[in-house]
Amino acid sequence: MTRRALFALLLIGVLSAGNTLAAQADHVTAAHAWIRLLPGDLPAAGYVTLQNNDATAATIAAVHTNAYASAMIHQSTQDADGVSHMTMVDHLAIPAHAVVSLSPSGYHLMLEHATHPLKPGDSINIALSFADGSQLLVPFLVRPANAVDTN
Ligand SMILES: [Cu+2]
Repeated sequence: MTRRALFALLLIGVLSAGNTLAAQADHVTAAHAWIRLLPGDLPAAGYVTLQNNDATAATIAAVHTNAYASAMIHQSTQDADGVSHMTMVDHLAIPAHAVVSLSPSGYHLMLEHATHPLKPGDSINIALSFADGSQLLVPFLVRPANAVDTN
């Protein structure tokens, strides 16, 4: 067998292994990713629209960014008195062939303690880690405190 034939066989092996081990992150696309920057050391909120193109649910188990010391998934809810609360969410599932929006009234990323100064117009990368260990790296546009959701 020639070296070239051997290489072709190896390549086919690698490609088919990739297919059978398709990761959750490979099936999820992100759009409209941005963060709202607040003054001082106030936490920033991250918003993004996530679409799962697979027949199986994808679950985000953790978020991480070098731009903030702490990154979490939060959910905003309102109680009967109209008082709003934020609770931490351990796992965020994106059902099969569904879209989940992180938006100012619902889920958001809570980003605390910037590791370096940020300004509107900057872009930061946030890694979404899925339950199977795969990762989706999403660039988020930094927008000012008064920015409105354009989704
Ligand atoms: Cu929050």
